[in-house]
Amino acid sequence: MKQVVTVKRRALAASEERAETLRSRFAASGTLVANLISSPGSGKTTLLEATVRAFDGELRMAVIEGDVATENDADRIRALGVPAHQILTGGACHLDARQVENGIKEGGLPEVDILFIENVGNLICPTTYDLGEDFKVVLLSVAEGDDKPVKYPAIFARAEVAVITKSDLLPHVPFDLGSVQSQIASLNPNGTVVVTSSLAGEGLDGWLDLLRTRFEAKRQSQR
Ligand SMILES: Nc1nc2c(ncn2[C@@H]2O[C@H](COP(=O)(O)OP(=O)(O)O)[C@@H](O)[C@H]2O)c(=O)[nH]1
Ligand SMILES: [Mg+2]
Repeated sequence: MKQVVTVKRRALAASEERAETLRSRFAASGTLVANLISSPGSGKTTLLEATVRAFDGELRMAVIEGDVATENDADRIRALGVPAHQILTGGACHLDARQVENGIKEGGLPEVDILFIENVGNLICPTTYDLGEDFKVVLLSVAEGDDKPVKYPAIFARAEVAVITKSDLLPHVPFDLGSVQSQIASLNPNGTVVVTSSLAGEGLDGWLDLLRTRFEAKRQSQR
């Protein structure tokens, strides 16, 4: 038992070291890195599609996609002319720093202004894994129910940004937006919440402005 714990600790320490190496590399290139986490189907890829369309010609972007199977999400991003690399975990429920490091190399991803990492879909495993990102983004669609922040407190406490997605469905589903906002505020008093619909194009400006501001801050800190 003691040996298992020691091996796990060592593996975690190695992973944290890799994440720090990645973070130094992203700091040197002035690349803003966002790690997107949510349940499957909350709208991560659709939000990324809307984001890369909006920033086309303004910012250089690349995407790392994490899934158990299929290249579908990377294909969706590449179809918009943005470099993307698909990591297939074959069953693992999160990405780790080594996979991101290798993925950048194997995918031949260029140096960019913003690197988006779409993590494997679930609200649990990706929470504790540092991928060298600047911040984690948790997404929650209004169709998932308004009790999720309190049911999955760790990710809502850690993610600096929460995106409530599919706001176009609000008239059709029971979802108390005020309650969700206050759950998130109590778990993460310094966090930011944006409400969006990628399909209807609502609330995207708040999300895009947040990314612009974070990117500018990163570039300033590089100087
Ligand atoms: N009504 C609505 N559906 C959306 C929205 N964004 C995504 N979807 C749909 O939700 C499903 C899952 O989206 P996807 O981006 O693949 O989710 P992911 O698994 O988190 O990457 C797809 O059928 C999307 O068309 C939205 O803003 N409103
Ligand atoms: Mg996806």
